[in-house]
Amino acid sequence: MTYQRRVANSKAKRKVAFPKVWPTMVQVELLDEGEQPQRATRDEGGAEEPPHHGFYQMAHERVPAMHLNLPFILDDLKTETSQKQLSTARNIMKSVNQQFLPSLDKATHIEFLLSPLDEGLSGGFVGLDASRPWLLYWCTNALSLLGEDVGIYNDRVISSLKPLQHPGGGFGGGNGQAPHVAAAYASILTLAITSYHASRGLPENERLAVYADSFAWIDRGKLLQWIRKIKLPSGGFKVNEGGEEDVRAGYCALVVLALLGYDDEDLRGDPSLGDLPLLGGVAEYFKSCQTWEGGVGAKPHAEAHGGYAFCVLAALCLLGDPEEALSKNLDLNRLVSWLSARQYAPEGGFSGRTNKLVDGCYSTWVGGCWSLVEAAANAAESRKMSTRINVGDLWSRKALIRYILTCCQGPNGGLRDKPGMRPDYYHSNYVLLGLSAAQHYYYYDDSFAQSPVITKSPFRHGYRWKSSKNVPKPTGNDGAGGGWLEGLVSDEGDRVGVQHPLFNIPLGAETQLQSWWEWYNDVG
Ligand code: FPP
Ligand code: K
Ligand code: ZN
Repeated sequence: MTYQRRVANSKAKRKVAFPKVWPTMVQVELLDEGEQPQRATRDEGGAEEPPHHGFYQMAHERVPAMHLNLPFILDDLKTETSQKQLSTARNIMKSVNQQFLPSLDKATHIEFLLSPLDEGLSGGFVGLDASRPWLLYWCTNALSLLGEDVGIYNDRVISSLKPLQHPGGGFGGGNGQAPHVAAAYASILTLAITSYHASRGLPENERLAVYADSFAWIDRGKLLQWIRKIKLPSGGFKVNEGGEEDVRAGYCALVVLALLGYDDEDLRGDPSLGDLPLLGGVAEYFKSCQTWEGGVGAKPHAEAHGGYAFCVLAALCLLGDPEEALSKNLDLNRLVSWLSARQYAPEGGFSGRTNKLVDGCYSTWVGGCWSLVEAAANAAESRKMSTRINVGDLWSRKALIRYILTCCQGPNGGLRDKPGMRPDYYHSNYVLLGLSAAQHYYYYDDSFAQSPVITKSPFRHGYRWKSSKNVPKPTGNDGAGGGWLEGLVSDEGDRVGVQHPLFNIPLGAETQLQSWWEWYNDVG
């Protein structure tokens, strides 16, 4: 039987409509050697001219051809998304200048982020009434990343968050609203950030006084009881009573528990009251969210997505050291394969899921996964080779930095998803956090003794992260040094602050907070 006949027969039998023309590999036009890609103009619907304020750094390294041309192979299946993908890639390609990399326009981004704090929000923000703690977190954290001292907002943050505490325990997103775990998460992060800034450089008694104002009013007993109510027998968590279950809820709950200084005993609970161990089944639940693609979904059997991948990886790294936590619970090879597929060329940025577009916020949700995965890989290789091994990057820091500086800076301040999109506070925070992940080396260090309060915490592994301005190149199998990655930050003015890779708050704020609980527990 000929091929055509076989196809025709099976088509008739199965009533499957085969396409008349089989999808082909499409070869696209490439720029000639040395030819400059054209800069998009406003009416092409995207990149502005110039990308922002026209401050350019010195010449940067030659942009690899992969980032100046469309991919060699394109899928010619036309869908709304595939067409958007192509126009996004074209548009971003045109924004890239081969000679110059825009600098980070800190001053206008700071202005953008200070405005809601200093001048308030317009009526248009009423729809975000249930996201008050989020707005505070995004703006204070992004400002902190840009080097601003947000300690001056500590008192106002406290008075804005106090009315969100629910009489029955937990935090609502707006005054008088029912408790929600993401509201508690964003509230605690904000307090951790502003109290850290407010207490910097103060003598110990004044530092403790700042933390007392920020944290002593939180009813930790009731909050713990409330978190018990959203815990599911499966090991998962719901975002609130009667609300949806997803790994974001589990991650937020664990971060709140970790930062508020509960110990093993608190989480075990009182069996005579019917308490079940709060962390029972939690790692197994996260494990069950890895999908056939290798990524991680919102809950078991859901589509793999970067937002949820970060939640699961960070939460697992709160429960154990990265090597054990990640390799015991996840198929790391498939995870790495899926994570690598999130970074696109020519764009340089990350997408959140297969066949979707790059977006600046995935600089954190996907970019933030890499430090955790690399820490796991480094530990595994070091054990195997009996010497300290650095496996190096499994992603392109430079391509992400180029995407962020070229495409994610709004012309009037603030950071955004992609060219043509408006900047907002959420993207400002997560684009800058992702920039921090690309500019710094974040690593796990188990070589130092921890304070008594941290030692008693079920989340002690989360307090072992450090950062370095120098990003090491991979070592050889004998551990011989490979030097440093050059040219990540060509102008120190572009450098953003260091952040804790699990909590997403300034690195150091987490241990300061624990030293307050140490003191508080001793006194109380
Ligand atoms: C898809 O939106 C996005 C989601 C389904 C949610 C993603 C989850 C996060 C960002 C994590 C949140 C984490 C915490 C801690 C609250 P889309 O379809 O508009 O975007 P896409 O096309 O890029 O997938
Ligand atoms: K998106
Ligand atoms: Zn986004």
